[in-house]
Order: sequence, then structure tokens, then C-alpha cells
Amino acid sequence: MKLKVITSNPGKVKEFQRSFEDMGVEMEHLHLPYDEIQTSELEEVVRKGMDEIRSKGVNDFIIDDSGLFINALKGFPGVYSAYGQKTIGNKGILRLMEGVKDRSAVFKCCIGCDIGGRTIIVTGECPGYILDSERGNEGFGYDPIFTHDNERSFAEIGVEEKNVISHRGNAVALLRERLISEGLIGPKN
Ligand code: ITT
Repeated sequence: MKLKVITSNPGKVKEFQRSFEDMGVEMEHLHLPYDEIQTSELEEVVRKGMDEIRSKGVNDFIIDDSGLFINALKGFPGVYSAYGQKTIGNKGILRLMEGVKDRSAVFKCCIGCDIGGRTIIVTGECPGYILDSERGNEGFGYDPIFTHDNERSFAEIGVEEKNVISHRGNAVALLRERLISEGLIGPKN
């Protein structure tokens, strides 16, 4: 089975491909821009995005809207994470967090899957902390400044381990359960 991963972010495609390898699901990267509406809910962005993509005649795909929510910044960058990354970047976030004691944050990932005429939407989370400086070369986006174990950043742990504990990994686990329980996929033998 093939699913298109519709995103501008190759890092997401790599994580999805690795997560679905053992299920015999092939993930094909498709760059098809869609509107990401401004709203306070990741799920709403995903629902609207899926409608727009289907209206273009595309089916059997996955989209993902993610964000980093920092408690001391009242949830910023959150739903504005893509904008935050493009404008102030990780260095800007670290500057905003200078001298801030509460470093807690949560990564959230909402995945929308259109498959066999059905819609499945799941959300995964990963709590952690904002580091004092950027660390590591793997991953993408906010990975160098986020740690789940207060030791290593997501950019230091590599895709395999990130997939086990990350927001996207948790969302994928929920999606796999749904796909299996609805008889849409089964383990590859
Ligand atoms: P698409 O919308 O085209 O899929 P994007 O990179 O803009 O790609 P999002 O809007 O979902 O994706 O992501 C918002 C920002 O959060 C963006 O700058 C990402 O780099 C970052 N981000 C998302 N998931 C991440 C992860 O697992 N690790 C680090 N940063 C992440």
C-alpha cells in the first residue's frame, strides 16, 4: 500500500517512512502546498487542509501539523511554530527563555490520514524541556533545543529513538492502532 506524505518538510517524511516500514506501507513524498489556516487548534488546521487537498482530487495521503508549546511563553510558538522557526528561529527562542526558570514545554503533533475513503485524525504529545543552548545535528526544526529526558536533545538521539518517544511517534502509534483495528493495514510478514 502507498500513502502520500504531503508536506514541505523532508524531516517528517523520513520519520513517517521509518515508522511504517514494518507495516508494508510505502510513504511517498508529495509537495502540494495547502492553506494552513490561523487557528488555536492543530486539529482544525489538519481538517481544513484535508478538505482542500481532497477538493484537488488527491486521496490516500497523510498530513501533519505540529508545534512546540512552551509553558513560560504561554504556549508560544505553538500553532505559530512554522512562523517562529522562520523568523526568530531557535536562537530567538533561546533568547526569550534567557533567565527563565520554568523550562517545561510540550511538542504536539496532529496527523490526518485519508485512506480508502475514510478520515482518521490522531494527536500525539511529548512533554519535555527547553535547553539553554542548541545541541546536536540530527532531526530538524526545534529538535536542537528540546529535550525529553533533561539530558539529550532530540537532535542528539537520532530518528529511531525519536520515533519511539516523540509527539509524532505517539501520534503514529495511535494511527497504526486505528488502521489495524479498521482492517486497513496489517503487519507485514
Ligand atoms: P508542513 O506544514 O509543510 O508539513 P512544516 O515544517 O511547516 O511543514 P509544521 O507547520 O507542522 O510543519 O511545523 C511547525 C514548525 O514546527 C516547523 O518549523 C517545524 O520545523 C517544527 N516542527 C514540527 N515537528 C517537529 C519536530 O518533530 N521536531 C522539531 N521541530 C518540529
